[in-house]
Amino acid sequence: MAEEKKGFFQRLKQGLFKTHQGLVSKIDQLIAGKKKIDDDLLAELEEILITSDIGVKTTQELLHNVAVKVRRKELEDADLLKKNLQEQMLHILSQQENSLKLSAARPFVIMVIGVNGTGKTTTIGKMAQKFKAQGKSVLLVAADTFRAAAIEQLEIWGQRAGCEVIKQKSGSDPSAVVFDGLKAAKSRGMDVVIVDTAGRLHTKVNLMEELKKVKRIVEREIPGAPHEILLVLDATTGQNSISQAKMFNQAVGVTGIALTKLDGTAKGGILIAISDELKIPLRYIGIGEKVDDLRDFNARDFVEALF
Ligand SMILES: Nc1nc2c(ncn2[C@@H]2O[C@H](COP(=O)(O)OP(=O)(O)O)[C@@H](O)[C@H]2O)c(=O)[nH]1
Ligand SMILES: [Mg+2]
Repeated sequence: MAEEKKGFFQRLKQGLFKTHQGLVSKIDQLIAGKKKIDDDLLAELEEILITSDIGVKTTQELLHNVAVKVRRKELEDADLLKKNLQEQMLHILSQQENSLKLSAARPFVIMVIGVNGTGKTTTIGKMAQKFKAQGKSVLLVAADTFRAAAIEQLEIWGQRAGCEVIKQKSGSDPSAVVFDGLKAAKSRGMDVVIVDTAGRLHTKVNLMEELKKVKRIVEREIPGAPHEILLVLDATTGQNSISQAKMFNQAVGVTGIALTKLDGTAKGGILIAISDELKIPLRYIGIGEKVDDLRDFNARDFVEALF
């Protein structure tokens, strides 16, 4: 277990290396040999933070807090600046560190939403394997009926995890598939149901209407459900993921976020902006395509791996 944790931390560190270079290495260069924190230094710092996808709003907050400390003479050495930023980032991320816990509800219904290609189906496959490993019975519902390939992809994950996939032929009504899936889950007494959904063009009103309809069916068939509406965001899209989140949240209400593809992107700072701006629980981070590459989000590990 300790070995496994260490392995994941190393991979997280590797995955965040580009973000580390774009953010922490640049801060190191900025403060190297400097003693005083002055306006010039803060202006350069601002640029570094914004270009690492931390976002304008969060950058302003971080710098404001630095400026207040400088004025109060609580932060005088440029050396201490990095430490202060690290602490502030940890604070922001800790606020939303909140892993997904299954309640006593049975079935516990998870609706997974997000733009095409963000990693919904992959994340569902990984989650299914995790729940199975905890001894839960899991049913997957292929409500992304837009492409045949999407259904097949979910079936492959279902086979891997050893759980059944409820599907219909491609092009059928997603709500009808969800209805079937929930009926099967109830009659078989399943512990967890995970619903995959379509994600093409989040700007299209009809996608949001379709998701609302799916949610209504879930609410109607199982009181109290969906217990989780998990939004999958792709770290490589940077600031764009914030607007995606706002749109999905407005349409159906998001209760948790999974941020995928943190491996190999320089845009990892987006997680700080997501945490600060959206105030939605951070459930999982993805750092690769294997099952073990999806982990419960841990703020301290993330910040340590980043710095
Ligand atoms: N590197 C990396 N690739 C990922 C991660 N999560 C998903 N992917 C890949 O992203 C691509 C799209 O994933 P998919 O699950 O099909 O997205 P969907 O359209 O939202 O269902 C696939 O090639 C996945 O293997 C991750 O954390 N890291
Ligand atoms: Mg998919």
